[in-house]
Amino acid sequence: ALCKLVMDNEVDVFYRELPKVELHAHLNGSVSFQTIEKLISRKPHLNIEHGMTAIGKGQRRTLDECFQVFKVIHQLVDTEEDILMVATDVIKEFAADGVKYLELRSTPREEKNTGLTKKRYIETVMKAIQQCRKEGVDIDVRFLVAIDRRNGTEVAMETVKLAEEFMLSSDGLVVGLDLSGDPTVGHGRDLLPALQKAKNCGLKLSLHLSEVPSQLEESDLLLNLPPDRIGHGTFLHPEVGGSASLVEKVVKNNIPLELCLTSNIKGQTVPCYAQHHFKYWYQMGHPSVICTDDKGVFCTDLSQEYQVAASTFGLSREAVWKLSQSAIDCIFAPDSLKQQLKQKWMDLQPQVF
Ligand code: 6MZ
Repeated sequence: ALCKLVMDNEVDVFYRELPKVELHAHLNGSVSFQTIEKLISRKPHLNIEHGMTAIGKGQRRTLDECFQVFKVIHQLVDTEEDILMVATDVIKEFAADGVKYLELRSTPREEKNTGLTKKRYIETVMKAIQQCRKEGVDIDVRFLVAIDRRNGTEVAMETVKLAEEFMLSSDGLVVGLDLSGDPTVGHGRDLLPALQKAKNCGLKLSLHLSEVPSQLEESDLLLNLPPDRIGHGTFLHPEVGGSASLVEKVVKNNIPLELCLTSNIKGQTVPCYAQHHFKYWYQMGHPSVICTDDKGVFCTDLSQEYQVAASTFGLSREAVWKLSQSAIDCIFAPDSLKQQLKQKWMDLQPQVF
């Protein structure tokens, strides 16, 4: 009974219309079915089918298999035109789902075959953000440059340099750095100098921490930075093998958690919705932000994630509203934008729930 499966495809209009903040979205994991179809038709010779790029309803994979899926998507997204299309589509889809503020993250890639460089990669995402803004799409977008932990110390340091350049030249669009990638590969210890440098130059840090068990030592080390937000943090608390001292560091520094329910269920790091660590942190009153992670790969969207959280944990509509509103305090963009978003939420708030 503890693991009753909750997953309706029907999303109530309340959740669709709820203004939302999305803080944990990997660009290439967020590519929709429709966009994948367009990419496949651009590259028929790759023989990629849509089933290879998404994990459908009721399906589960190991986390390792999830990372295979990203490799397939990367094959489909390897030119400037692809990135422009993917980023534009993803931004518009989030906007259509009622997301008013989005922090996208992506790992800049160099593709020798197509001449794509890491710099051009980021510039192209910036272009997509600016185009959407020009078209009047109702969403504010910021960008986090991602470090794939697989690539080690040197690449991490280069990525930080690139992120710093863009932070200074992108009109405030690049606000921070993300550490992500297969959690079973590499060690945070080797990336510490790069992360410290990023922090020193004013980039905000969102780090994937304890997405799998047995990362206690790494999490402890990285929490000393401390990061500005935590991705997942699935195994931080003592009930799942974490520790009181890890929790204490998170609480003492008031570090918000980005929580992605369906991602964790489909990647099998959490056995079922009812046992998701959202419960632990939310009950404690700790800043917890509902996010999608990879809406394309995991076949979800932010409205659905809010609805699943509400139905699993018995949240009232008022509580759900407060939850989405309190995410504004966790964004990396400056206070002036926070105030604008808070005003937007006040204007949209229903008289009665
Ligand atoms: C860790 C993840 C992830 O950067 O090419 N990524 N890293 N845990 C996860 N949980 C499922 N989901 C996605 O988007 C794809 C990349 O995002 C990271 C991985 O590094 C993946 O290759 P970009 O836009």
